[in-house]
Amino acid sequence: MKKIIIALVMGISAIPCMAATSMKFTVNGMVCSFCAQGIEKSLAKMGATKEVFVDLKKKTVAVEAKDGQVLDAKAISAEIVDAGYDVVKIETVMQSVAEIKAELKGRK
Ligand SMILES: [Cu+2]
Repeated sequence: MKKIIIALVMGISAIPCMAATSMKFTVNGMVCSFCAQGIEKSLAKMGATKEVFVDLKKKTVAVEAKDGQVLDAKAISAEIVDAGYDVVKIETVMQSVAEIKAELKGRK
């Protein structure tokens, strides 16, 4: 008799998800919530953008990339500069915008 072996493939939850990639821009010149909203809107329109977050106090603009997509630091900087602000620092981080938000909140 043939033996039928049924291999159960367990739900493998240990497969690492692709880490979120974001860019953090340090921006001078943002003074009120209208500045923040304007930047959020213009960066949200860009193709590779999944999420945008602006922290006025920390002078930080964080942009998260859609899965598998690459953010264009130059294009994002150009949007911010065109809107009248200064980009003084650009960092790429392996964090989601939610994680960056949490980090900025914790750091006072
Ligand atoms: Cu403003």
